[in-house]
Amino acid sequence: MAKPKLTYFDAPTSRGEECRLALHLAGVEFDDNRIQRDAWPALKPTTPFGSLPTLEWPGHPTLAQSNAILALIGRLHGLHPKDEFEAARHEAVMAHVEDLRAHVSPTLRVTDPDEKKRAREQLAATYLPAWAAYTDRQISDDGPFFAGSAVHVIDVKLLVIVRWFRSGVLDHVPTNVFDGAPKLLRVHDAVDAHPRVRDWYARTRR
Ligand SMILES: N[C@@H](CCC(=O)N[C@@H](CS)C(=O)NCC(=O)O)C(=O)O
Repeated sequence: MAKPKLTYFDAPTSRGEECRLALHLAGVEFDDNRIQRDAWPALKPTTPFGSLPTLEWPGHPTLAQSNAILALIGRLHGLHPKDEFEAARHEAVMAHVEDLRAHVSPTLRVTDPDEKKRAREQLAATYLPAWAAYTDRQISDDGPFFAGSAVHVIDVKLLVIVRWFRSGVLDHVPTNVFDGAPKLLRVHDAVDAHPRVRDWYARTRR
């Protein structure tokens, strides 16, 4: 049977990396289709919503929207709760991560250095710690993962978003901006140490 194909930019970040990691965590052999930026303008209008990632699963229409892709992988492979209400709670936190990206992404396009600094410092002082505190309240006390001892696709989404902020690539945002959210950091560390995640990073670049 043909393999599922996950298409995303050739970068170990963001929504595409979440989906690749979730597929690898699930043990799914997939075609890891990494495209270069110059190929994107031609591909964009052929995707469901003009964005990546997309997942092509043999026999089904192309699927887009990272959270829908993650929830599907999770449902197919035991990495998303069977209980509908608990699943919806996980999906709410996945949407909360997308809200964060929607707040930060405009600052990536600011070209004036002073304006960028102001915008980032404002986020670091207000929205980001509040975002982390709200997230922390959703996370299980016992851990190590979001919902306790079992890993789910939400854990992968949280790993990738926290890693972005802790990497230091966002100028004017301190790498410890989430330090007030110990359970969120615990989830990051537990997923990062998961053997399947370690294996993924041993095979790909970080
Ligand atoms: N809500 C969508 C957002 C997708 C999105 O904005 N993807 C970015 C890359 S992370 C993209 O395709 N950027 C290129 C473009 O919009 O032309 C999702 O979660 O998949």
